[in-house]
Amino acid sequence: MSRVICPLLSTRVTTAEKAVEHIRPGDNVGMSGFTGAGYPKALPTALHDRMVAAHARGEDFRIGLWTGASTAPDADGVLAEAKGVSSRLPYNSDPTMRSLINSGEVDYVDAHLSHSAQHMWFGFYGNLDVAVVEVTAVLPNGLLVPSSSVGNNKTWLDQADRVILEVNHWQPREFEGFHDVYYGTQLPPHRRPIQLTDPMQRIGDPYLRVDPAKVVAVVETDRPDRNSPFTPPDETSRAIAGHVVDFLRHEVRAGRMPPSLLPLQSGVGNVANAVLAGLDGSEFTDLVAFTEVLQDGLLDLLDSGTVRAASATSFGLSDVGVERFLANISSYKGRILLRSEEISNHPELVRRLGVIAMNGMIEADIYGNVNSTHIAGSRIMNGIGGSGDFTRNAFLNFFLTPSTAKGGKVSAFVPMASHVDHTEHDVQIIVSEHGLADLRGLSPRQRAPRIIDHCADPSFRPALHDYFARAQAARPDAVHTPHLLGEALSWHERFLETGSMHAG
Ligand code: 0RQ
Repeated sequence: MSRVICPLLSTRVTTAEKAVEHIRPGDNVGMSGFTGAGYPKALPTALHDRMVAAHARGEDFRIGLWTGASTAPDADGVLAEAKGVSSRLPYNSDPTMRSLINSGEVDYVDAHLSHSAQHMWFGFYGNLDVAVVEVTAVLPNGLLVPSSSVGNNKTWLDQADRVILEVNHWQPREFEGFHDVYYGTQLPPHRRPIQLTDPMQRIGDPYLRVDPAKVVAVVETDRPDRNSPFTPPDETSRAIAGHVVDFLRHEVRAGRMPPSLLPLQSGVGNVANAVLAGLDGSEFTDLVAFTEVLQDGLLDLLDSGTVRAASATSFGLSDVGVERFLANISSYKGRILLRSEEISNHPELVRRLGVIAMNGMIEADIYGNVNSTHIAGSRIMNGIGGSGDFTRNAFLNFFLTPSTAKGGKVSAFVPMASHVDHTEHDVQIIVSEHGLADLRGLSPRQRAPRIIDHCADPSFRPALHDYFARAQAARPDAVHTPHLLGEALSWHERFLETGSMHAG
């Protein structure tokens, strides 16, 4: 049975092949999708085919691709494969797209996720020609039931000249009521406070709105989200999780937060998932999440009652997680809210609620500057995502990493970070499997030994201490943040040349 029960919009139902004719070379296209959830499943492949055919005729057919965050192989992946993307924002984790970005074929605007919608409203990104948005259903009055992510959908639907809807029957119809889409945003100088004082407060509507006159096509699909599996926590991530949970206990004992903690944000990936698993076995209960992505670890916590409720913008569940969610979907209603990403990640709200932010990183330097995005300064991995939105405005922030990468050859702790996403002013707690460095209230010279001794791998500690000592001795009038500039990035050069940061 069709899920397009709006009489007007049901007249626009068509095939993906027909719908895609509304996308033209050079268009900016705003697609739904956030961490493999809620992205369009049919249009990208149909677009891929048109692009490949155009390229075979010697014509250029590329688009600017805007999304909520990462999507999936059947969205980012197929468009990258067709060499059909000229620019991309605000986040990507697809390997094919990544290599085109790193080879200079795609211009990538790696933006804070809370900024991407407002930068569009301000006109910083240019005109949005087409929105391609997956929804769960179109109601008789034309309102849209969102799907497994909200991301930037409200903005794309509002701002695009033309709209193509994908109505995905795979998404549970029971999603109606799981969303809170805020329509109160004003532009400066007319901004007013966002009246959200509790993570689970509703401040918007359960539906997305669209001007039916802009809807040029509606395509019905029945295809699953990407849902990559999580690997069970290994020894390293369990050790990292253990340090985090112990530290939270310490903060409660010190009277800096209540026994039910403060709202939790947790990044994507296996380490973040392991930290959530670590909380599950602990004494903490009645927690709440104000986060970006709801992954399997958080679902476990909701099931066990450790977390009572969660606000996010997307479901990043594995296949097993989806099955579990669907089997008990009614039990989550009222305990899970999905919001637009400009609200889930809003600096005003993160600061007001006092969020505890926990994110992964690539490397940190001995003074606590953190690189989340670049390998050896130049090659992008994914992007800053929401890590900056949460870190800078959090009550307490953690950066979590194994102490080494590439089988122990690369140190996650280096003399100078080869790229900085989070400055020493923002970074509070760094954690590796070896321990935790609490940097709050410390000067750069106090931070260095703490990071080296608590977090760095023992095989790299002597070289880091040696660098720090020589840097302090080299220029007695410049020891606030001591550096040997000619040597500071030599560890990265060695890695690029030899595959290892170890000397000799
Ligand atoms: O590469 O797979 O080719 O071996 O980087 O590293 O250890 O698998 O870690 O999956 O947790 O990702 C920072 C990338 C960590 C992630 C980052 C190589 C390593 C591997 C991945 P291979 P791991 P994770 C909310 C928050 C920014 C966005 C964010 C991230 C690959 O956490 O993208 O926080 N963060 N968003 O080998 C060379 C090093 C390295 C290194 C790791 N020092 N040197 N290579 N790698 N460290 C979510 C959203 O915003 C959507």
